[in-house]
Amino acid sequence: TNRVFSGIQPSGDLHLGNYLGAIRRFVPLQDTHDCIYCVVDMHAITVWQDPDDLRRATREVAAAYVAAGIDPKRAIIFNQSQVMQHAELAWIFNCVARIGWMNRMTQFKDKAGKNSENVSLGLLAYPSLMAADILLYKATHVPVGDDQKQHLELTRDIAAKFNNDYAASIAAQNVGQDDGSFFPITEPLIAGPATRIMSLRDGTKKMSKSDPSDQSRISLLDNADGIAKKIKKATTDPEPLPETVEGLAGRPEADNLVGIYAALSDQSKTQVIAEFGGKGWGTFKPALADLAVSVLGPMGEEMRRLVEDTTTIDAILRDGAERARALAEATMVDVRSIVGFIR
Ligand code: AQP
Repeated sequence: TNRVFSGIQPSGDLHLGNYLGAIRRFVPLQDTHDCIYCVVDMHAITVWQDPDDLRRATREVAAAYVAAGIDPKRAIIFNQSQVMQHAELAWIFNCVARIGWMNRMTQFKDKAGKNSENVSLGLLAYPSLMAADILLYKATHVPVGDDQKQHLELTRDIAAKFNNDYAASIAAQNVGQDDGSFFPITEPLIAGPATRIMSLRDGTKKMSKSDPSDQSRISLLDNADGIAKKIKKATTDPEPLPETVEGLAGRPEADNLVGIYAALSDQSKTQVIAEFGGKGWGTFKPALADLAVSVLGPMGEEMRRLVEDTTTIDAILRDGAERARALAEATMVDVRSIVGFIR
């Protein structure tokens, strides 16, 4: 079976990077895979979250999933903390993974900065919980942005070490696959023109929820006017667009805007350059603004409506959690006996 798992943290304003790198790509996978899309609230609290903000942001991510076209009847949409098996498996993985593996994670180093003695222990263990999210459902494919690549490699390392450390017990309990493994080695799905959307102010920095400048990102809740203004004010070099896609090399801002256009219109960057090569920003930026407004405008409107309808959103999360829990518990029954826990 082919199963997809991915998650988004309810840690602030969802932005175009989250949409193009993740949410937009979740939608077509519903046709080919069993899909589980999580709102990872337990990951979010690895840094401080005001409880009311966390509740609002959790509903906002769920609303974005639905507004983007994920069908909560077909896919499973839920928030992580409703399924306690995530925490249970994460603990076991904390005992499989090595501290050195966690210390090498660039996201930890970036987020901890010079202050690494004084951040939460959860921030260091973050990838171990992420491995639990994925492997609890024995997911085979994980669609994410490029920034998550290193964490997915760690998920593979944890699965392999668990399979290896417990090989004898997996065989004794007769719960392995044909090759003797228990957990699958997950494939990341990182592809297309928008695996890493950059800040609109600085083409060398990732577009991010935590950037203090609101002008650096397009929020999925921005209205049409706001979206168009941010694109028109985006930092660029003064040169016109290159005649070939190779000409985007060394021009991070141009490369970023062309990539955004390509992803929003389901084209390659080559196709976008075929249309706009040699044209100036005065032509390209308004075209990009129109395109972005036509895609994000209706979605933002639907998100705003859904976020207010907490009864509907909470029912979707509760129903999804129930379905997720049944799958998760089936895995944990085996894991507990593999590890040697008596029930
Ligand atoms: N700039 C981006 N370009 C492409 N994909 C991106 N993603 C995030 N930023 C970009 C993808 O969105 C999914 C959800 O991310 P997350 O919420 O789990 O965490 P994150 O990567 O830490 O998101 P942010 O916005 O960058 O938040 P902060 O500022 O808190 O670090 C993932 O699939 C991610 O790859």
